[in-house]
Amino acid sequence: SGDEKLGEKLNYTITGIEPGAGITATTERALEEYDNLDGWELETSSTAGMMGQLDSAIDNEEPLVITGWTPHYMFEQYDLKFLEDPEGVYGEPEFVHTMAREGFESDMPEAYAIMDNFSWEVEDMQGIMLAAQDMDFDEAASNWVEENQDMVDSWTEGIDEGDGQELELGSYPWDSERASSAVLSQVLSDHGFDVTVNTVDPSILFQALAQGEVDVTAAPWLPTTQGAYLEEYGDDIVDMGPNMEGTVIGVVVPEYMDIDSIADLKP
Ligand code: PBE
Repeated sequence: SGDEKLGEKLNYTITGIEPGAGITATTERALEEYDNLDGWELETSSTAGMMGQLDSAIDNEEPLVITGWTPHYMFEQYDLKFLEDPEGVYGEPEFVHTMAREGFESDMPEAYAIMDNFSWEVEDMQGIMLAAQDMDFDEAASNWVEENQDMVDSWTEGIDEGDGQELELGSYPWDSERASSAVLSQVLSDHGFDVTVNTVDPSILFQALAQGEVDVTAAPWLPTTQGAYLEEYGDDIVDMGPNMEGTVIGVVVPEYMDIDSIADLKP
């Protein structure tokens, strides 16, 4: 299926985001795995830059191929679809994991216990991401905490309050992790910890966890998106398991485009 001139119209370009994102590395791998993507390239920029291009493509009903993921408000704002991925490069729906530095559990058992209890749903994260279109993440998170006090209580119930111990929470520069970090930062602060959110690229975050410079994080998407870093640093990091399930990364296009699969992008 598809339009023979599509590649030409798109300048054989997939429009991507920041070079340090896992979805960027995964898309570079897709460019290698799919023979039909010979001659295509991934243009990296920023999430905001990509979203700007998506907005004008949709305004003009022009074709555009982007790297996309969910949860993200792009799927609320526009009619989009993930392209099928017959080679399975982008993997199955993923999990977001909580991870700590070695020694965090024995140094700060109460904070560790709260982080270990932390678990929520895609809808929770997405609600905060949407609300944060009109307010800052701290305000959106604090409203969410107020409305979901039972869930928050289930994370902190029976755990002793901290007495002002400092805690470095590692995060990513994407809205999904701005949402989770804003919630965790508030919950941990309310429970007596002095939280600093450290927002860095995935490669830096894994390195900082392995070196003990960051205490804990709820950011990594696994097994695909940040899988390479877990392989590299996993021996020096405590993987506390999933805090959320159902995230997806892939190649995304507007609904009106007449293609369904990455294999439909012709050289
Ligand atoms: N993301 C959002 C990140 C992780 C969270 C999908 C843009 C990535 O590393 O690709």
